[in-house]
Amino acid sequence: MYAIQEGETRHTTCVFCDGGCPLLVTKREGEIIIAPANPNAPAICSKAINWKEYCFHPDRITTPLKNIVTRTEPVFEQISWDEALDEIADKLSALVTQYGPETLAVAEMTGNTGMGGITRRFMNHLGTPNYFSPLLLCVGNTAQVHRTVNGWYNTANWNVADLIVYFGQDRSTERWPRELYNLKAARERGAKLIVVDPRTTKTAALADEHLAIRYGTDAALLLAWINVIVEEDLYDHDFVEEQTIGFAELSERVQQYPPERAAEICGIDAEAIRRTARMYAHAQAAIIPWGVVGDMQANSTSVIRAQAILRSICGFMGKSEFALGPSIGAKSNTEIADFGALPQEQRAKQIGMDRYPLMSFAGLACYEEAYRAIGLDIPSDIATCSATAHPQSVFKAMETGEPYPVKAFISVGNNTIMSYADQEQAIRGFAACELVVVYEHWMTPTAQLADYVLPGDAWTERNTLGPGIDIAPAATFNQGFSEPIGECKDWYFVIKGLADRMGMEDAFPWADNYEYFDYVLEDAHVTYAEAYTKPALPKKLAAPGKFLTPSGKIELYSSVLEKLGCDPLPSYIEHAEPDWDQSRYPFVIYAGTRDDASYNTNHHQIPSLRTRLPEPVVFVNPEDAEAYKLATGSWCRVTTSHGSVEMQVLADTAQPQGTLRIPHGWWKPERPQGLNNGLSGAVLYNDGVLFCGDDWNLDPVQGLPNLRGGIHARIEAI
Ligand SMILES: Nc1nc2c(c(=O)[nH]1)N[C@H]1C(S)=C(S)[C@@H](COP(=O)(O)OP(=O)(O)OC[C@H]3O[C@@H](n4cnc5c(=O)[nH]c(N)nc54)[C@H](O)[C@@H]3O)O[C@H]1N2
Ligand SMILES: Nc1nc2c(c(=O)[nH]1)N[C@H]1C(S)=C(S)[C@@H](COP(=O)(O)OP(=O)(O)OC[C@H]3O[C@@H](n4cnc5c(=O)[nH]c(N)nc54)[C@H](O)[C@@H]3O)O[C@H]1N2
Ligand code: SF4
Ligand SMILES: [Mo]
Repeated sequence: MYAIQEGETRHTTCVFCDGGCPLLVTKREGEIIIAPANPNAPAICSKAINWKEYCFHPDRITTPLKNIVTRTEPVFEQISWDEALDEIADKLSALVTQYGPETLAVAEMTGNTGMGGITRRFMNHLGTPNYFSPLLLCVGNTAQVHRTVNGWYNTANWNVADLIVYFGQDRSTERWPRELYNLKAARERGAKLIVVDPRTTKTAALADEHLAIRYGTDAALLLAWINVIVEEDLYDHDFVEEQTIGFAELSERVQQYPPERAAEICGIDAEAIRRTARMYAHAQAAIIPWGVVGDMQANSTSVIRAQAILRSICGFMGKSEFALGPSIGAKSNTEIADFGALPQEQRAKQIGMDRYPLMSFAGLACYEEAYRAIGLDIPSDIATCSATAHPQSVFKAMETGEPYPVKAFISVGNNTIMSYADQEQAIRGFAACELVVVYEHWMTPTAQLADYVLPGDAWTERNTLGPGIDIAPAATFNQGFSEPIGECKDWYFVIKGLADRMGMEDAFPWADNYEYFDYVLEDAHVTYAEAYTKPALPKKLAAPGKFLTPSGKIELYSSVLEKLGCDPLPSYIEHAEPDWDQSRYPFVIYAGTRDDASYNTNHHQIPSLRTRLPEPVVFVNPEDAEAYKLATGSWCRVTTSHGSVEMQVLADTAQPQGTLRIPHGWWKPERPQGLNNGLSGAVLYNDGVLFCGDDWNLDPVQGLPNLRGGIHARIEAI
């Protein structure tokens, strides 16, 4: 039913990564051709071009699998869907009876399943609050923090921008090409570019101003920019007066960050800080597009808040930057999730809420009144991270039983153990669980720790109604064009199968995803069959122009953070590594710069991609490489006080001296599986091994780990 017919054209969105390139698919003379939907911005990359190698790969999981031996040395056997769902439902029900529903935790990447809201719906009806998503490290964190300032996630309008400020983003035809085209178009129109990045990347080399900042010090730079803008009276007085609260407190706070102090912290010339602050304030329509660097720093809440504050005090909100607020029409993921079904006493059990309330149910509750005032019952779960458990604390609970036993874990389109800090702890947590279910394409390191692995369909093999997060003010449709291989199924099939078997059939009355899509579209008064041939169905903004904060204004001084016992203003805190011995760990790590030929932990098994980058590579400054006798192509070990990884050396002039660049997400699918065999190399190569989840390496407000840099390391040949 999904196979495209000769002469037909379908629209879809690639989700091999989260770049979201819109595509048109046609079949001509028996060949399926995928092409960018917009010929003027031909965004597509080799991951999508090689889709057949991915979808028809012999290693793809095509039937449900059950581990019939041990967690450490698993042996997987094929079972039927009915057997798998029956057994999972039975085991989960028994654990819920023994420990309470909160014993189930779930990690999910909705972008990878094309479906948002239904997993939360299942959890809310079951009674567990322990959900989290890797999006916490990518946009989800930003969304919660933006909300403290302007009530919603902030979006930049590239079409009007005359100045772009990038914090680390390095775009290319292989890494988020869609944004590369936005950048090119803006540059051709004459827009200026400031790049804040320790490395001289290709994007940095294009910039009008490149600030080669010291790792993890972006908050200090931003506070100094605000200092200059306030001191030199460059802010938008009318906007600040009419639309914001807390300017006096903010002005006082930034007194602590004169450019000279930031210059010392950031390793940037004070005059360059002044010059770039003026450039920003004098622009007509500046944008600071979202970038992931701010989401994964030890001062991330302050970085994200300070960026939002800058946009506001310079009057760019409503001009080149927008906080659109929730939209109505087709049901949002928040409505689908049916949060009202989860009793207050179960919400109160959310793991990590006591220490990190902003992203938990306690944070969400702070917006209830603002939402009621616009006629909505429940504040939006903007990016699937507004009411979440704290990942590191969940792993700890799985391992130790504290604060209570978490004995069941479901991982949905997410390579969970490799996607946070302290991979070892996550592994120990998984090993201690009584039930682990993984919904996947491959036998990933996470899947290797499962009791049941369930085969998921791919974006090429399914029709979806999205988006999986509530940021966008439109319902979006994507069409499959190839039949699901083997017995691969969509996520609704799995959730419905479990709900039916666990007495929750009333919450999932729709027989299949199409009946369910009709329910989602009910309020838009169309059926899925009527609507899906268009790429998107616009929704209506629930409260255009309103800021859904408790005060109804942009909160430069956050009443929500104050209420939650956190610092209401941004700051820069030096997160010193305990007991750092410079003679043992002389280097500083920068992690995460993305590889062209993979997406996070995925795609390492695709032949055309893997031949381009067969091994994990650490970038070393050429002088350091010479001093340490590390030839390009040789193997080395990089060790932090937390763990060590093996990589191939690449001497790279863009890498600042005294620093090492570590990639994210390496494992080798061809290596032996199972914990006793090192989980196909995950324990040897992944960045999550090097970064700890201890307090000093976490943002104090959100409790999210620094995974970008600042940790000290040594390097030695092996
Ligand atoms: N091919 C490919 N494309 C991808 C991905 C992939 O895995 N493969 N991943 C996608 C995803 S999920 C994301 S989130 C994006 C991420 O892509 P980007 O937004 O580009 O982010 P990063 O890759 O984290 O880092 C980019 C730059 O941040 C710099 N940096 C490191 N530490 C700091 C710091 O403390 N401050 C500042 N200002 N800069 C710093 C690094 O030197 C690097 O040049 O890429 C997406 N695109
Ligand atoms: N240590 C560390 N952790 C990080 C980061 C980092 O730099 N370092 N980066 C963070 C960032 S920016 C992001 S965006 C997240 C990304 O987090 P994820 O989205 O979880 O990233 P992936 O590593 O691609 O893992 C996704 C898994 O889902 C599977 N999958 C893909 N598509 C489908 C599908 O259609 N159906 C099913 N059933 N499965 C599918 C893939 O096979 C893959 O194993 O990770 C975050 N975590
Ligand atoms: S950048 Fe490549 S993998 Fe990512 S969405 Fe676009 S085509 Fe797909
Ligand atoms: Mo990301």
